Amino acid sequence: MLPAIKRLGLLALFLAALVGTSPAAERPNFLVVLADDLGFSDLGCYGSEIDTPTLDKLAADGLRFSQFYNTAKCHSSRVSLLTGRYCIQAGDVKLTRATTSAEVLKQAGYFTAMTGKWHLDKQPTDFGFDRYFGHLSGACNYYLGDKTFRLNGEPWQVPDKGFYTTVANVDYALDFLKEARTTKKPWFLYIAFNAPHAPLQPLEEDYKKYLGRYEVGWDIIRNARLKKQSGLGLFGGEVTPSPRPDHIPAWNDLSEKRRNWESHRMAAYAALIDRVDQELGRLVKHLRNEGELENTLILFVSDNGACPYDRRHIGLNSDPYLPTTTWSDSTGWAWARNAPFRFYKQNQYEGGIATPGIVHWPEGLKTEPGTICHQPVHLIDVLPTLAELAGTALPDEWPGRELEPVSGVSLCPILAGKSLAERPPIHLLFSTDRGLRDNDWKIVSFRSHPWELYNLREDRAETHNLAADRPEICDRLVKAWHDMAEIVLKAPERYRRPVATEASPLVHPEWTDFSKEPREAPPRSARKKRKPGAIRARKDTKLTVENRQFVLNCTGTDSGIAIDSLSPNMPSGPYELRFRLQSNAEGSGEVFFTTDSKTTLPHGQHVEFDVSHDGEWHEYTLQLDTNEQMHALRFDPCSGPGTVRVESLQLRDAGGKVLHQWP
Ligand SMILES: [Ca+2]
Repeated sequence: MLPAIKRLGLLALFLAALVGTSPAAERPNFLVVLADDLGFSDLGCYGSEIDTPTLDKLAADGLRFSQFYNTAKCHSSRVSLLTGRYCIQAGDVKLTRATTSAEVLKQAGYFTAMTGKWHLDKQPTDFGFDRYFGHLSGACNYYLGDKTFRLNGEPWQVPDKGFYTTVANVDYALDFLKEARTTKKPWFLYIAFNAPHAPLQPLEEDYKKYLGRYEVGWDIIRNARLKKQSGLGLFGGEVTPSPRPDHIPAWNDLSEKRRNWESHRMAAYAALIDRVDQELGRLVKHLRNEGELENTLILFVSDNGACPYDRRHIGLNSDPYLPTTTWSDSTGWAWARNAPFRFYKQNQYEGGIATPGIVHWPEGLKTEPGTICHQPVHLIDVLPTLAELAGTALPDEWPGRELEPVSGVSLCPILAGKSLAERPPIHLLFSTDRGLRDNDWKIVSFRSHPWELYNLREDRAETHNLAADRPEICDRLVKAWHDMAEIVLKAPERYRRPVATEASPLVHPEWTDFSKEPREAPPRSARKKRKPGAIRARKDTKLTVENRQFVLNCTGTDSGIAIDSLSPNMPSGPYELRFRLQSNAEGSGEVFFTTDSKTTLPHGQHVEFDVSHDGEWHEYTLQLDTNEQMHALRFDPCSGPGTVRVESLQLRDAGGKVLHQWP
């Protein structure tokens, strides 16, 4: 019997021959790059006016996908990209039912490294990465970072000056690659940029380059992108774009103040994206100089579509390149940036789940340079592809985990210029947003609104709902969605409740409110200071206190309460959150918390919990794992409408001592 390594090597040669590489070729290096909240049309090679020459060149020399799907949200896309599984299937942020690509490739003899945003449990060095630099949190200040930065497993202090996340991620990537070469191993590098996620904090030089370019407004920019996409042949045929939705006004109907604010916001987005491309340019040049570009498979994707959540309403009285300025997202520009599609981050419409997808690999790709692949693929396909190219099998067992099967399929046939064989339908789910893609057909539900049905071959932008015309297809796909949610994802029942039967407007309270003028940021001294531990209701929740109980009247959006700052004398975690709760609402419960004042809720860490909405009182105890001192806390006991009563809400330390008690 051959030693394991030798067998893997032979398998690699065999597989290399299958995808057309020279049998003598060494195993490829892998560079996986993930952008954060990048819209489908935000790159030049996908229709944008933003300068992205590096990615455009990789696409021109490589392969582009017109139907590459993510999960529409940050952490779930990271789970799927790393594990080949749907998020819930993999054990969500804890990854208890999965292995990561770093673990699989490390076992196969690869040097593994990551830089950037993690956003999952523990840290990358606990999941197979030999080296890691970046932040564990879901978002951070580009200039000041936050307290979750780590370097190779240890806390890392962000320098006071001269720091910028997008640049630092590539600086450390280059360091790790130098080290990888000393090991003589092939390498796997995963760079997860936080750009262009909010806060919109570009570098001054990048921002000034784009000032003035967006005064034409989102109607003209979106139309220009559509025209460019058509010229690129991006979809292989013409696509009827979705029209501007009712919740976004025509640019010319906006006030001058609003137009001024919005055009500056888009300049900030463009600058953030331009910088990602510049830094990738630095990395690609390095690979070329080292002679590694030819046999490095580069994959570029985004974790979700452009983000519409305009949470701050802070206007234009400060420059976005000042570290204390934290502009939020623009719903109007999110619509333009997701051209030609509908909806946004978190929604399972194409605007939420379609990402640019670029593969560059001169030595291995057998497609003509610049080819555009029109087959639907998904982030779950990345791990099976990398494993096949590395000549290693996907493990069936892993110490301490109960592995679920991988749901993705290897994309090696596509890289070899062929087609994928039949694949199971692609399941789509984030919170109450759902969908299923099965060949040409797709069903989609916006936040548990009634199912809609589209034929994507004829109507990629989802403009003609066929649910009423083709009920038999809709019913079949809905059944398939529920079956997969239960059998493949093993999703708890709360995710699988039937959708509403009555249609109502598709709206969200955190989209830009155009009925109001953009406000300027109040001076820091004038901002309302709440006492440590003070509770406030979230925007659409009515809060009263009766008989030492919180009574929360929830509407189904923004359900719950928040505590913006806890006592500065709190001990460090881990913590326990205990409470008694009675509910006739619906949906799952969530707790979010931050460990520094720079991170804003709901960023930071989150814990999800099952709620019994049966009208009875129940006791709950949640573990909040952190070694840091908690700064802010948000408690969402439901995600649907109804009344929730909470009493004896206690934050305790690990020894059971009560640190805070409410009401
Ligand atoms: Ca994201």
